Amino acid sequence: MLKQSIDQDKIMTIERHIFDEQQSHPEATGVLTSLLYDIALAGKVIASQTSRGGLAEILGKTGTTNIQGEEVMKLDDLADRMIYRLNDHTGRLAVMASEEREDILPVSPGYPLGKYVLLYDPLDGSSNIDYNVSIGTIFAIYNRKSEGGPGTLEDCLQKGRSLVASGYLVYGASTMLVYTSGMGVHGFTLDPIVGEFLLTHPYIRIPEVPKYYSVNQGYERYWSEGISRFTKYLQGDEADLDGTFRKGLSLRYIGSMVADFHRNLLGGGVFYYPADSKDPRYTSGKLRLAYESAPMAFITEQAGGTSSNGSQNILDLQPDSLHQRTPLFIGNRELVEKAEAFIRKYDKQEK
Ligand code: AHM
Ligand code: MG
Repeated sequence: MLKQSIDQDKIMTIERHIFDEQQSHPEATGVLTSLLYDIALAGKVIASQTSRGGLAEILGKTGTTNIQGEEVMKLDDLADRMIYRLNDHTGRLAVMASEEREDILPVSPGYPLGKYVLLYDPLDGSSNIDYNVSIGTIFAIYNRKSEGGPGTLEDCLQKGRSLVASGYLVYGASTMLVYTSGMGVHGFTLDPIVGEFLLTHPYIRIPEVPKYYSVNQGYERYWSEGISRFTKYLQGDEADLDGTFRKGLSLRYIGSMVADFHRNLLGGGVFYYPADSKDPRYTSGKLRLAYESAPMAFITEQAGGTSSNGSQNILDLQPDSLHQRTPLFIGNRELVEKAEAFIRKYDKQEK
């Protein structure tokens, strides 16, 4: 039998970790600590629903009824409502926005307003839900910009550079929460027995030597010349712009950005979802700037990597609308910069 021993003095719960980080900000009021803890709680509930999968009838489609005649909720709908419900009354938020909803989400009537803004993608990788493949939740926290009253659309449309904190939960073989508040990137694993996130990955740094490239290669026919050549370069089949070849990387692509990102953060590599220049659906890429790209970009930068839309740092992009899409290249700095160089050289005339 596996003998498990836990050194009590070394256990770091997520609550304690966030609280300790807060101590280095003498002006901090504790609101951010509580907000991050609210998100961790939502993550636990979503994780428990996710792990029950088909057992709980939650893989059904919205609009169908269960045996009690109650409406069955799709898992992404359930995750969306759960995050809203756990945050709509706390007095910590001025406004929220969800990838699942068209407009901004005001806090519930009758509850106090707070100083933060929360944007979230409740269940990223939702095309994988029915197949028991890893999925995740992404969140982004900003300070409100407006001076009082209910938060506004403008509060939600901020550059990634203004992020106060961001993170994600990945519901995989185990559930993990990874976050940054600008003091490094820290990962916690949910202990399913205790029901608490415990620090397992302090100060995550992207390994200097990359292992993986991650892209949906099935769409290659839609790519520009720059993206095609960059991909061949990653495979070791195309010369760098200085004529040298690199050792080919392994391809890994799950189709859940959170899971793909998480693997590359720990293993080293580059994830990209480029503009599909010949597919009219995704001429600006598929991923959302505010809900997916910017929060992951903040984590990446804090872990020593970088991100780009092909020419500009993701964190410097000003969103014009809530659901704006952007091409995304994210991971090891050397590889993201190489993508930009290939695009500059081969796609210039297409811009
Ligand atoms: P979603 O938010 O509707 O789940 O879409 C985003 C997901 C990402 O997790 C993933 O990187 C991408 O879509 C996969 O798209 P594709 O199937 O086109 O490769
Ligand atoms: Mg998504």
